[in-house]
Amino acid sequence: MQKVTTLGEFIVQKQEDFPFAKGDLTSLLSTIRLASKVVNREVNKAGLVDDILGSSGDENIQGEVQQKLDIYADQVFIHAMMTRGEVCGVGSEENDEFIAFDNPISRNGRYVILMDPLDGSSNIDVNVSIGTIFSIYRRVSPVGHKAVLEDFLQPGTSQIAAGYVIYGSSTMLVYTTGNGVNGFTLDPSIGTYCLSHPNMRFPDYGNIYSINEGNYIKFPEGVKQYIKYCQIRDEETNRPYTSRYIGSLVADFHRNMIKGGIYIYPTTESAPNGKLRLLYENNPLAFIAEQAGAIATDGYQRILDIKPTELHQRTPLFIGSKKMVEKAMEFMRDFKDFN
Ligand code: AHM
Ligand code: MG
Repeated sequence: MQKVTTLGEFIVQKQEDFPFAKGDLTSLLSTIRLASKVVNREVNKAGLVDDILGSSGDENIQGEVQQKLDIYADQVFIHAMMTRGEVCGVGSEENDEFIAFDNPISRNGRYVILMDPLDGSSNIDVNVSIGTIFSIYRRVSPVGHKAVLEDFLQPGTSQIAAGYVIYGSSTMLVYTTGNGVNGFTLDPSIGTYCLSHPNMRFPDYGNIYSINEGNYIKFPEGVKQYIKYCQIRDEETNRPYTSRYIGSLVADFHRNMIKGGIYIYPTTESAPNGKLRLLYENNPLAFIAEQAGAIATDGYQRILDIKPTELHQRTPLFIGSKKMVEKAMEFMRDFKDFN
C-alpha cells in the first residue's frame, strides 16, 4: 500500500514551522478538521433531511427542530471552538456581532477565528458544491480577557492561517499557514483527510473567467471592457476564454486554482462595495491565492493590505492567475474615469 499522509500527521509535522505556537495552532487546525467532518456528514444528507425527513423548521423524530444547514454549520464550528479553548472569539457571517467566549479556558485562548460556515447559500438546497471558509489571527488584546473588536479588525497580512473546505463531488480541506498551500481529500470510507494536492500552485495564465454576467449592465466600465477582451479571439493568449460560474466562491476559486483562471465580483450599481465580505471571504482566499503564486485585489489594491473598519465589511474581489488579474486591473485603471 502506498504511504498516505493524513491531515492529522501533516499538521503535527508542520508544527515546527511555528515555534511561537506551542502546539495550540496545531490543535486549532485539528478542531477545524473535526468540525468540518461533522458538517460534511450533514451536507451529504441534505436532500434527505429536507425532502424525506421533514423540512427545515419541522421537528425531527427525536423532537429536535431541523435547522437550515448554514445555521447548523455555524453552530458546529462555534461549539467546537468554544469547547476546545484555543480560540477566544469567533466572527461569523451568520452572526451580526462577534462572539467572545466567556469562560476561563477560552479567555486564555490566543487566537480569533473569522469564518463563513457555509458559503454559496444559493447552492445549499440544490446539490451544488458549497464551502466553509476560515481565517485565523493571533489576538491583539491581552490573554486572560474576553476578545474585543480589534482582535477581529486586523489586516489580512496578519493572518496566521487560512483555509476552506469544499463539499463537492468529494470533500476537500485546503489550507495555508504561510508556507504554501496543501489540499487534503476526505476518504469517506475511513473518515480521514489524506494529502492529495501537495504544494498547490495557480498557473500564471489560464483561460477561465468567472463572473456573474447577469449583472453586466451594472458593472464598472473596466470590467465590461475586460469581459469583451476575454471573449475576443487571440491564439497567443488562448482566447476566447471559457466562462464558468458556479455561484459558490470556494468552488469557483478551487477550480480556477487547479486549472488557471480569474474570479471577479466587482462593484455594481446596487452593491457599491461589491458583495463579498473582506474578513471571512476575501482575506482568507487572498492569503491562499498569494501562497499559491496568484494575486487578489479589489481591482486597484491588494486585498491583504486593506485595513478593516467593520466586521462584515464588503470589498470587490479580483482573484486568480497572476497575469489574468494584472490584465483585468489594467482595464480598471484605463477605464476608471468612464463610469
Ligand atoms: P453568501 O455568503 O450569501 O453565500 O454569498 C456569497 C456567494 C459566493 O459564494 C458566490 O460567489 C456569490 O455569493 C454569488 O453571488 P451572485 O449570486 O450575486 O453571483
Ligand atoms: Mg458567504
